[in-house]
Amino acid sequence: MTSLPRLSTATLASLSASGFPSAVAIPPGLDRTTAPGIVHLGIGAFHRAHQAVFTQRAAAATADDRWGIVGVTQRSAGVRSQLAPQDGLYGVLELSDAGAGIELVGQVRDVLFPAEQTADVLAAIAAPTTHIVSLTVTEKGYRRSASGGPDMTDPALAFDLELLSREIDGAADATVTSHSAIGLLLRGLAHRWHGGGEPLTVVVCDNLMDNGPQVELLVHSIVDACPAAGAEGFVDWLRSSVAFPATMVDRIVPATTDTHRATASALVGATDAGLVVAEPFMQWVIQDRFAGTRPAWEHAGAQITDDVSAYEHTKLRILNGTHSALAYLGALRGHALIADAVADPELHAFARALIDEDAVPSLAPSAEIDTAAYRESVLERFANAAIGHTTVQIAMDGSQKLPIRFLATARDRLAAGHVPHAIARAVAAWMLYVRATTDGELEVAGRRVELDDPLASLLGELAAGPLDGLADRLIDGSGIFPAGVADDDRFRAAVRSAVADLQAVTV
Ligand code: CS2
Repeated sequence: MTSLPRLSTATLASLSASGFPSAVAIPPGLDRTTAPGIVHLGIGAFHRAHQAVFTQRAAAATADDRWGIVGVTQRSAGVRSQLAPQDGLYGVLELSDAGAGIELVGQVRDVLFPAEQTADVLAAIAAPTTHIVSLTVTEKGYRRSASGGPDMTDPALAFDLELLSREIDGAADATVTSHSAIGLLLRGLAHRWHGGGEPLTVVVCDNLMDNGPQVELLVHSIVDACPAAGAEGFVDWLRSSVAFPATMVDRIVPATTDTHRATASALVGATDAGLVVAEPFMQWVIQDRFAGTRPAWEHAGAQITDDVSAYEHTKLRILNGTHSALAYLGALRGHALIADAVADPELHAFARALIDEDAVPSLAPSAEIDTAAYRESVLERFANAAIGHTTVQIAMDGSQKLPIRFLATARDRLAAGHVPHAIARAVAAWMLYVRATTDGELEVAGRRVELDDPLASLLGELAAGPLDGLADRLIDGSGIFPAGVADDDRFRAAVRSAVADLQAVTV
């Protein structure tokens, strides 16, 4: 088989000449040399399959080429190595039982790796042509404590506080990189303030409840803890010129595999190191609260509305809560894919019970959302075996996800006088998952699973020891169970009972 060319603007032209499916080509008419209007922190697969797609579709619909994206990686230069040789081009491989399709995205103009390019990142955030800074840095990127405020015991945040002080006081040293995403964002904002302070909107696209406003509070709390002489002026500018709208983002984006890459190469006729994979469904609801101009995302199907909360609560508690529950229960049963877990009759019934008995009753009634229809849509999406979304991928970072996906629901149900037994069982499954992966006893699809969590060391210590004390050790020692849950004996008893029951079932 002749070796395929690598995707790039040069090869794209030749592919088009050789009958490349025009429906998936880069939208015509967009000048990719225009200064980019967006800086995105955390240019992982989800951003490339979600916000970047919305942005390209909106730009094409309005012939507005101001919305190129400067992507900023986090821990590695991997995405820069994938996209730079491809002129930022990559494909989104859309998979479902109906088949496979490719959407080529050319919205990314540059990818920066802060460990080597902090000065460029700060300059990009400060550029007057930049109007949006968006983030997908995962729940752990914000370095929050269980109460939601900044975790000032976090060494990365302590380090970044000193860097921020220098930035605010105009003694910046851009050769030193920040140790956290929130720290880098704040330095970029301070750099913009010093550079003229044009209005800017920070669009948080992570699965946090009330994400934008919560990150705004976090930003102010961190600056308040900052010893900079100029902090007061910086805070005044933040309040007057920077908006943090709430958003709800939704698209299932599994990790890309070699099988995915082979499918995409056959469709495109070129290799694509930056390929991402997604389901057909995508949704973006954004609070109408912008400090300056923005892409016309509504032209790509995004919803711009005054109140996002009903959409956020519904998505985080029904979709993400059930996703995590199926991930832990499914992995404990050896199911490799979410599609396998939701096809398991007992787990399918459990998923419905969690939604109907705990998640939906915890939600405020909303005229905008039909929760029964939403439930069916979510379960149908989970059944999409074609995308190959693994239980282990979703199981990662449980300490960061549980407070949002399980424990907020539990707190509300307990306060209303009800014991959330399904949530308690999902929490118990997480506890047994922590224990089994820490002991090296869990195999899924023939591979030993390790615990992938920022608190893995602490959780592993708490999970060791007698099984009958597991629930109490994790509730008391992990720091993730909030008041109204940790101190509720009804919930504690329900989790203890579920641990014992699940242990008997999965042994
Ligand atoms: C998943 C989410 O990995 C996970 O934790 O639950 O990434 C989920 O696929 C997205 O939130 C769907 O919009």
